Amino acid sequence: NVRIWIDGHSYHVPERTTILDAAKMAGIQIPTLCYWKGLNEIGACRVCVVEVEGYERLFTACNNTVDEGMVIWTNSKKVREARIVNVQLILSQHNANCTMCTRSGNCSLQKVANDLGIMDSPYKKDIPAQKGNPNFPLIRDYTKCIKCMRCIQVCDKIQNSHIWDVVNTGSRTTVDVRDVYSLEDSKCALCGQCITHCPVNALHERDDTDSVYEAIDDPKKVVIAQIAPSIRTAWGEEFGLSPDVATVERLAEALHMIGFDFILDTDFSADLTIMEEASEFLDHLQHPTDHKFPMFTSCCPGWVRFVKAHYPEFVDQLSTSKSPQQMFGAIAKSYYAKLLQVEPENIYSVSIMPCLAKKQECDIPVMNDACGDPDVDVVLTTREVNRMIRRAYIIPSEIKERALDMPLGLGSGAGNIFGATGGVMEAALRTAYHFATGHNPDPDAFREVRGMEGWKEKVFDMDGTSVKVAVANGLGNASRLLDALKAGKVSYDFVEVMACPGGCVGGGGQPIHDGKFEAPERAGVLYRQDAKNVIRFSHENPSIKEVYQEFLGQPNSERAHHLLHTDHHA
Ligand code: HC1
Ligand code: SF4
Repeated sequence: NVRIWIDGHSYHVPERTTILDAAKMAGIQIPTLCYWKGLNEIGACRVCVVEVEGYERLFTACNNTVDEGMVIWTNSKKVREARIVNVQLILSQHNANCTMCTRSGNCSLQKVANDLGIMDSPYKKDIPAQKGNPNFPLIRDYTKCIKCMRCIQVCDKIQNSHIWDVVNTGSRTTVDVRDVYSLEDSKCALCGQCITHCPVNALHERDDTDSVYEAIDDPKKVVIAQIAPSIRTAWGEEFGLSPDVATVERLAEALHMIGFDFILDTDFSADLTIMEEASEFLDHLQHPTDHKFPMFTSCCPGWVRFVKAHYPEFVDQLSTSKSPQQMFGAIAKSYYAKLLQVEPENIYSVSIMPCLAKKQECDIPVMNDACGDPDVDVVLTTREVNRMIRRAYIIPSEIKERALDMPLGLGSGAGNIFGATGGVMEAALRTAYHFATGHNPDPDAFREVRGMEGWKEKVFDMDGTSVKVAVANGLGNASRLLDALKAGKVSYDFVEVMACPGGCVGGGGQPIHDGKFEAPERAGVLYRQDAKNVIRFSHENPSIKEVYQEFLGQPNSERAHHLLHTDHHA
């Protein structure tokens, strides 16, 4: 331990503690802006400066450590004035049109400028010109970047994708795509982690809410929504609601108030994915010479984009089963259109997802198997849906719950845990076991694949056959796993990968809490919901049984193949 003084009081703190952490231990708040613990500790914004006695210069608290006898002042005149100047300089290059900015109220620059009482600035505005494609799902606003470097760090260190880089020099220094001219030409997986790590609105999703309002206002259109598993654990955060209050049924009521006609559940089609994917996996196990191992899950379009861009030699090993989102779309404009007695062309299929890559997935030209139109018309992120709720002046805590519409509004607990890393694997193993043995395992028999660890591997016994599986979350872990496979250091039968840390619960379209990793808590909610669900197995979902009986026949039937599978090369 070392003895230090902060703001006139003495403390003992462990050696090599940063000044920021030492102050935190003492209950003293030092403002930060670019800082993200463990990821970005570079002192770039200079908002966390403090005075250290004996030194003329100020110290950045986030990346300087304490020394024995250090005397620190966190709120002196010199400190306050320096922070104000530093923030004013950042503001001089920032388009601070807060009233017309989606991050208003959830913006770390806005907060620190307000906290510091900055009402004007002597510095001339010098805002970079806008560039880029407003139609790409991920949009970078060059007029808002504060050069905190977090997007570069998360993309490099966590996602191993290296899309962003520092460009130019001096006051023109900024962040831009690396090596290529535009984001569309890059190898971006569209995981959206750069957005959830951005302290301002320099990175955001393409807003597709106008297309949805247009469909709602069109009397010919029947507007349906599917709600992804991970939405029900996160949408309420922006309204300050706990997951017990912010249920999927309450969201359904809000969507109905906004004008959606039918509210349905991606948990249903997650079960459908399991029926197809578990059958596919067992088929691979039974005909090992016809297939390369491992088989990879393909429900995460960020992961699929990543494989295609960085490891094309593995594309053939992706499951041909479409993602739940796309299976849902194909069923909605075929089977469900018939049930509703509506022309498929008149169904407007909206999917509510925690994800940017899903916006691109629904636009893949071959995802039109039901009627020739896109199976899913538009994807809204959790944040966009929350904006629609606000725009309608709905108070979510005051509205009643509404049961989801049947039959596509029913999902099993297995479908529900898709939203957390390991969930797809667990759900698939529950059903694969049943298919292989004719009886159900304990629903929690495969629980060892749960948890936030980046790369997990387990061996399970399935009626005498041992099955070796792996689960990775975050693209950095995925590439380590693929490199090890390539080098022959590991071998697996079945591998689940989700692009985002923690899986979809940590998706790039989820509510943003600056500096926090929300995935573990959100995943816990999904697992508790699974435990409470009376249906724990995808193959026991009555709606799934019905859709096979009445429409699809068997998993992997000709119709199932046409509607529910895809060619990843197309
Ligand atoms: Fe996901 Fe999936 S789990 S990919 O995260 O397989 O986005 O939640 O909807 O499609 O079900 C996302 C979540 C989601 C799909 C499912
Ligand atoms: Fe999208 Fe989920 Fe994949 Fe992230 S993990 S890219 S949110 S599908």
